[in-house]
Amino acid sequence: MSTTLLAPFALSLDLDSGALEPHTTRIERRLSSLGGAFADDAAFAALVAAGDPLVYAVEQYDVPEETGQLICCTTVIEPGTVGGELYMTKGHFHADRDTGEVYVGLRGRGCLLLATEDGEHAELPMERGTLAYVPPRWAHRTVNTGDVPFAFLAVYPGQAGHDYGAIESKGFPQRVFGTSGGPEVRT
Ligand code: S6P
Ligand code: ZN
Repeated sequence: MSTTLLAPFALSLDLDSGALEPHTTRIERRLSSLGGAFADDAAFAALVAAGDPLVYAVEQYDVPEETGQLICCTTVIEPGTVGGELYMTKGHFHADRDTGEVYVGLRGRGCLLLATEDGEHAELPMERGTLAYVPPRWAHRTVNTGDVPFAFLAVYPGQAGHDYGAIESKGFPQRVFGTSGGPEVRT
């Protein structure tokens, strides 16, 4: 099967906020969609009951999910904590494990958590101007470690797909908490 011939396009990426215009998809993840991700179930339930805050949003201009295409999207994670644990994304492996990804930090501060199926792990601090490489076979999750929204651009192969199940059942080996001394990664 040959790759779809698309018309070239240019988008407006706001380098200060992460807003992508136009976008064809916007996914908003509220806290209730992150069940099981945070360690403190009671704090999680209380925050969901108190208004179910927005944790992060992803904006994307869709292209076909096929080999040869590159998907470009931005993620903006709000600042906040659940029982002291900093707001984060669900986290995933790519369904096609043989695909990597590039992240570019735009605004705020974050931490990119990475883990392999064998339990290896890595943590990469990110800020505006950081280019982080997610190699194939590494699950990845981002955490907002600052006081303002943390925004980054992601570019990844069209055929990658997302496998959330492994993370939903096993989690990551690391958790990141906000402390008076700053963000603390605990393993
Ligand atoms: C996609 C890429 C990002 C995430 C986004 C939200 O491969 O890694 O665009 O989808 O940061 O995270 P998650 O874990 O909810 O998909
Ligand atoms: Zn990914």
